[in-house]
Amino acid sequence: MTTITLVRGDITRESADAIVNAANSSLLGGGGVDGAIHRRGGPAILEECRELRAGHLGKGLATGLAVATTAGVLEARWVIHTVGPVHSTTEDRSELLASCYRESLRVADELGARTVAFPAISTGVYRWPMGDAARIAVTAVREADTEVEEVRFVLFDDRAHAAFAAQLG
Ligand code: AR6
Repeated sequence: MTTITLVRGDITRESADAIVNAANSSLLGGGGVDGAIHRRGGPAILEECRELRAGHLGKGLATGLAVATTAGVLEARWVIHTVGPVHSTTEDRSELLASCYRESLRVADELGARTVAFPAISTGVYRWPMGDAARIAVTAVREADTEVEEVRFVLFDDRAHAAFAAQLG
């Protein structure tokens, strides 16, 4: 049974077995959550991302998939990097966004992570409307078959927190 919790704050300040990064397919960093995780987590994370790119992820990580690295000096054992879809008004990419949550939880299970902190994937640079993203995120986690005991959504502002709270009812 997975418990879903919500907190308002900066995900890089959280303590959890795994912290999920809203990455891009290069895995080599960016803005938003990605920038914050690499800044606070230190260079070991990027180093491992580069190794992944030099190895089996030569073409990068596809949208909707997830991969783990060290969490560097963050208060976590792992960072799970996942690539959200860019929001589109002409194409329904909801399945890819749901897949980010499912795949991250699958990787968490492989690692044996029991507490996992997620940001609101795709709702920043990738422009996904917050209410819809919250619905997809909460539904995907509720429907996931996982050993993870706590999924913690870490929301950056009141608007995001309210959107996720509305989904949890
Ligand atoms: N803690 C928690 N939430 C945060 C934080 C933080 N420290 N910083 C931002 N948010 P984004 P995306 C919120 O842009 O839309 C990067 O450049 C933010 O307010 O981080 O999936 C990557 O490299 C928003 O609600 O991720 C990719 O190129 C949410 O986290 C691209 O952005 C996600 O915003 C990914 O875009």
